Amino acid sequence: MTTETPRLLRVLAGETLDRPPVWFMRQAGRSLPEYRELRARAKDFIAFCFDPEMAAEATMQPMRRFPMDAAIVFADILLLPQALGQEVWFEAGEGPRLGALPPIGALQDAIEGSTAKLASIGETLVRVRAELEPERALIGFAGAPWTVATYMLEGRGSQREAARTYAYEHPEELDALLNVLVESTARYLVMQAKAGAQALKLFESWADNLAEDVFERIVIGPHRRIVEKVRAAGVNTPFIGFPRSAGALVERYAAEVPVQAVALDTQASAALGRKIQAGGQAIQGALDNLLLRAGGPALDARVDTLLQQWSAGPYIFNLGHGVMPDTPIEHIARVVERVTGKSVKAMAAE
Ligand code: 1CP
Repeated sequence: MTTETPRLLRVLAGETLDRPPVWFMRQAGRSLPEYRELRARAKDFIAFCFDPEMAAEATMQPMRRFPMDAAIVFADILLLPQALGQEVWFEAGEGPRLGALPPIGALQDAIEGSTAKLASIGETLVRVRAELEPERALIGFAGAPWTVATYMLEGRGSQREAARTYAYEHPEELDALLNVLVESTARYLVMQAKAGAQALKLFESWADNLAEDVFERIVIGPHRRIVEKVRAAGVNTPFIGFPRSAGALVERYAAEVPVQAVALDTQASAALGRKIQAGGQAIQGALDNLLLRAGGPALDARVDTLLQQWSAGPYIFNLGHGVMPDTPIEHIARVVERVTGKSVKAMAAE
């Protein structure tokens, strides 16, 4: 590959670079004043996500402010249940709420039309790709089936106890729901790749507290099937899998899911990351988002440690979870400068 190829894509192809590419989960969002201003102009959060002009603007905001190596399309994992016919809305200051779970037959019937209902996300990707410099990559994403199912089953963000109980008490019903999500997610990601997404990330944000056999059935299996379906559609876009808080099961995930990179959470050990790299996959992560917010000498020291422990293999610098809304912008700038060697002030002056 030439040096014009975005750093993120070189790492996803297995290269080790002189410095890792950097981007942050939730780099767009409430930590930026320009985001809060844009958000205030939207009717509600869902309408914001479905408006390509506004969503493209939100995607680009952090790219103008910081020398990030990748943009992630501004959308949400809960747009898919909405496209499958389950009502979704956001309570101000509280978070997502979902209406009653439609019957499985209705969800199965809705798969066919779901991608068309998400067409505006494709439009956002087209707009961003046209605006973004060629050396910066554009990431598309979806929630992974289990994580999305927890919201569909519980109707809101939760500790997932009801969803996990459902997995034991109604295994066939859960598998049917996961199958609907596997199929609709694969189609959604194919659409995103065709619209300009150069990497695809699966967010399994709630992979914690699962027994090994359950993890195999509801995380590893669905992730594998999504990647296989996307490949069967002729799409070779690299995948980043994020089995957050899966602890000791992350190694098994890496070995069994054919993703090009495994995103690691805050608790990932240096040895785990190196083992995954040695196995031929890239890794991403894993700065504590609370340390990013706290700042100070401990932040600098941890950034240096992460760079030192993982830069000898394919590595994407990122957080272990998304940027907290009240994170000082100077802390984000400082970390990105430390990783890239580029000055954020000079960028603002361009
Ligand atoms: O008021 C607002 O502005 C809403 C806050 C917000 C934002 C900025 C939500 C509601 N979603 C988003 C955007 C978003 N969501 C992105 C955009 C791109 C970027 O990262 O910059 C992405 C990738 C997501 C994905 C997402 N949504 C996840 C997976 C990643 C993660 O953080 O674990 C999850 C779990 C959601 C659900 C969701 N959407 C919004 C909230 C507050 C939540 C979490 C609710 C909960 O805690 O259960």
